[in-house]
Amino acid sequence: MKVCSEPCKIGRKSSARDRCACVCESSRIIKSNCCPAEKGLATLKVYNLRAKGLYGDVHTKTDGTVTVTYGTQIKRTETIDNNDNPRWPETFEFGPIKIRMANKLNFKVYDADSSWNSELLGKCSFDLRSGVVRDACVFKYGTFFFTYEVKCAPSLQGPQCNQHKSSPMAAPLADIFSSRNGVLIKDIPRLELALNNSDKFNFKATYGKLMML
Ligand SMILES: [Ca+2]
Ligand SMILES: [Ca+2]
Repeated sequence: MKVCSEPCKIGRKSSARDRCACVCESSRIIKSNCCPAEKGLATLKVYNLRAKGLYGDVHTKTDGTVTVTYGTQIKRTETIDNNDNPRWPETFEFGPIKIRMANKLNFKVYDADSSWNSELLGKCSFDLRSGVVRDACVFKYGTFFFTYEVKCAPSLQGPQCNQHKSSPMAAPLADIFSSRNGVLIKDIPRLELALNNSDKFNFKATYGKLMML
């Protein structure tokens, strides 16, 4: 069986003709050439929502519910009845989003009442940054905790996912090639050696072409 030199940085190995060829499917955040459609693209997941010491009702405990908003998307948890220290089980997937400074991640915690209207217990908002972020907001009564994860689209990086990531050559290639497109004449013997070991690195297709030049 052929051993591929390295895993795909973007996409997956599923080419029917060559098991080591990386292919990617276009989506809202990836174009068919595997480049991200635009800067700032990421996915957002919000989870581990909980609160301590809420005070919503006078005679019974709080009936807590949370809304989570980013951009035009709004998500709402179930109501946890009669509990001043609720843990909401939901994980909210916001899917592809575009990080903009104008957009903030907003949380609003309500006490549900028997009628349809709910009383706002507290709210807070945050600028998103990439990675897993755990934070909290302190309300007049109680504290609200949350976790979110922002993953930059492939080949984007930085806190706002607005920097392009370089894709360095694989180490065994970088050792031989002076540039992405060239090979030094003095390194031809090493190249031949690499070719002979091509089972290990699957160099043959790339090098074969060069050797014919
Ligand atoms: Ca209650
Ligand atoms: Ca209530």
